[in-house]
Amino acid sequence: MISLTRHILDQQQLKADGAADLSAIMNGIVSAGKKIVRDLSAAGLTDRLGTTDERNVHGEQVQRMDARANALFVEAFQDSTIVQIVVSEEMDEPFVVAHAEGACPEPVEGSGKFAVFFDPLDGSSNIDVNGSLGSIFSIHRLDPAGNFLKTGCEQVAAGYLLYGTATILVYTCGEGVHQFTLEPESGEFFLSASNIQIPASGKIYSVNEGNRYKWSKNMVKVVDHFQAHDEATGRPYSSRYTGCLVADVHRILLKGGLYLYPGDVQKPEGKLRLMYEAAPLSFVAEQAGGIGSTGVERISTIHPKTPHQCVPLIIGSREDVEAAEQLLIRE
Ligand code: AFP
Repeated sequence: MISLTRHILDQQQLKADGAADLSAIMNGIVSAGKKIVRDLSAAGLTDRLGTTDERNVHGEQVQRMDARANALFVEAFQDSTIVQIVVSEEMDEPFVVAHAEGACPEPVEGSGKFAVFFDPLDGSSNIDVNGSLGSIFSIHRLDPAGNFLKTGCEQVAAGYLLYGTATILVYTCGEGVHQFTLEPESGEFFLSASNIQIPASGKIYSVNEGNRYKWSKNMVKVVDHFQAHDEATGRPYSSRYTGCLVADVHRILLKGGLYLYPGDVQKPEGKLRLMYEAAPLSFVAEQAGGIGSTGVERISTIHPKTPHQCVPLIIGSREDVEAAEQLLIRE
């Protein structure tokens, strides 16, 4: 049984680059994740279901468990000496850790510190119906100028927790994708799958088809393509969509296929957020041999302009994402 801590300390790539630092950050993530599991399982018995009166920076109604999960992630890093910036879907402004060496609000000075980006509770519409939920994280090293808005290629590590029938953690630090399962008795995460590879193509497509009336003509053609009957290429694909990005992408990671959240005519940039949804999941997908794309551009090379910016996302098996890209650029 290989624990998460042991695994991180063994990653060759990190030896020169602060395996101990990454291990400390992952401990914070794991500690928040375990408290989220505990609170989710008792949410129906406590006062944690339903919405707050708040709306987040994306204009979405904040659920009580969204606010709670966010508070748990901030709590995990508020006394950190190595994490200087915490960015979350649920906070309009980045949280600057006061204790971090060299911390100051803006511009951020100092190097050797980290920024962590979170979607603290992904798939919030599943909270009240006992569906799958997740948390997504992305870890960046601040550069000497203190810049924390960097491309996905520069992530030190990224991954997610999935709160499903089991609680799992999937992460990459650039040396493959590894999955850990929470062992309930000990409260420890142990390795349950290493070097996960996405099949080159799959049999599943995952998209919110209720948005079809808003899609571009070519996007409609993409979904029509995967629904069309063609025995040679194993189509039609099956449709699967939980409304929790982590759960849907995890299924694609293991089984192959593609997940799509495109832009639409009114909102070309789509709904999903670059820094704490698309970029970390694309890092995982690429490390597993898959692709994360906007449809015309690799997610990992996008230069972010703001912490909360949105991007279209097509992610999954290499051949399936490439087929979608080809259809999207057709005249
Ligand atoms: P949050 O719960 O973090 O707001 O995320 C929800 C989400 O971004 C992602 O988990 C889903 O894939 C997607 O939204 C579902 O959105 P639709 O309800 O528009 O399909």
